[in-house]
Amino acid sequence: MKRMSTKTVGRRLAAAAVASALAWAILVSGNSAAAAGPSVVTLNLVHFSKIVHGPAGDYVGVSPGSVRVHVGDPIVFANDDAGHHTATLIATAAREFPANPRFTDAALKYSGSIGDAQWSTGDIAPGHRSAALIAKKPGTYLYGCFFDYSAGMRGVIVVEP
Ligand SMILES: [Cu+2]
Repeated sequence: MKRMSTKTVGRRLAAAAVASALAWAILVSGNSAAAAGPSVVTLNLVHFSKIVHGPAGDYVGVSPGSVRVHVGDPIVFANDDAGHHTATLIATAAREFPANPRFTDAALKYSGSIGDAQWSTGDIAPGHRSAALIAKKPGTYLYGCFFDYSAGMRGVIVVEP
């Protein structure tokens, strides 16, 4: 194998970082174009098993992994997987997925709006969709699945004014 100079490696890493940032930007902006109807986030650990590297950390099982909406917009989570899932706020101001989100059983009940101190889709059975969660307050919200957080089932919702 040909050895690369430190400079070449640095340049390649920089190029990879730019490509990754671009891909993320496209992912995020691509969703905001769909203005009609609720934003739908699909949960499926089999279909979306490939690890995605996002700004908040690695994740799987969620598509799109980041949605950008505006205050007042509804978001629905669709479970087309064989197992149960939730989308539950990670109660932290951190910009990265924590090792332990400290979810409680409250995650299993639908509650709150996006912007509240706590919100969750509740337990979404296979083949079902959550009730809509309404984006209430601008901010960046990290969430995860009560059942599969350790497997990497996580995502981000960005609410704009
Ligand atoms: Cu899950």
